[in-house]
Amino acid sequence: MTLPDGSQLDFSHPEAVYPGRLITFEGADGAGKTTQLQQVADWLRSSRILGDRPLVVTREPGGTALGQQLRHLLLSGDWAVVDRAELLLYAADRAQHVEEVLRPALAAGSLVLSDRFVDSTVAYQGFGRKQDLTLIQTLNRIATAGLTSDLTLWFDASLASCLARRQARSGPLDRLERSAGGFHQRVRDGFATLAHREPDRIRRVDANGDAITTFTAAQAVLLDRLESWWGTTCAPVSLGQGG
Ligand code: Z5A
Repeated sequence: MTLPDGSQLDFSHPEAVYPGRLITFEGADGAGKTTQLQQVADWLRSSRILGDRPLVVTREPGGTALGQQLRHLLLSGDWAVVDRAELLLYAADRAQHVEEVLRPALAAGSLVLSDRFVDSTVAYQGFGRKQDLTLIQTLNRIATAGLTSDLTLWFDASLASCLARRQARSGPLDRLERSAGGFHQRVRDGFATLAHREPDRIRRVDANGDAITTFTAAQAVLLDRLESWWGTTCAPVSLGQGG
């Protein structure tokens, strides 16, 4: 970005190459990504596949103390939130999350699993709310200072499956979950577009089946990626009975 005096404002950290890795879990509400993230974390801990490498589990919005307040502002539905305010609140949550949690963890060599990251903003605020995608890209760059995920698992289930799972879950629907069906279709289209553009970073995982089938598919992608990063090998584990 060029300032009025001609100098450049650079929000990226080009020097930052971390020993850790960031894996993000993405998908429409009800696709089952949170369930999968918990299963992946349990598997990584119980298998000891990471050795002494720390495992950090976090989320957006709400991965920091400030973020928890922002999450409440965003999702409680206690007040109207206009689209631009929504976009800026997600960006504020992300800026805090990146500096307070993600960068320190990655610098310490951790494997970080984050329930949602920048791709959610493109899918929800860009495609879902139809806000300017170039503006979103700029805001994401400001909020992350150039940090990107090393791998994103996009859990993709049909709108009907997502709706059924949202309805089966106890508790009221949050503000975004109450949006009309067209919104959810556009969000799915957003994730599909991103995955098409960045096939190496974003891997689609079919999430229409039961949780064990979905986990097995995600695990295959993860084993392959862990091997390429750290040469780690570990036999897949079954999450069947007693798993
Ligand atoms: N948002 C945004 O708009 N922009 C942004 O930049 C960011 C976020 C970062 C909160 O996110 C909201 O913020 C979200 C996007 C928006 N919009 N909404 N609403 P969140 O991730 O905290 O909330 P969520 O998307 O609603 O996630 P969730 O509630 O955790 O849903 P999920 O992770 O996809 O599903 P789940 O909790 O794992 O499972 C849902 C239910 O289905 C539960 O009862 C499970 O037991 C069940 N389940 C899970 N897997 C299966 C399978 N395979 N079969 C059957 N049933 C299953």
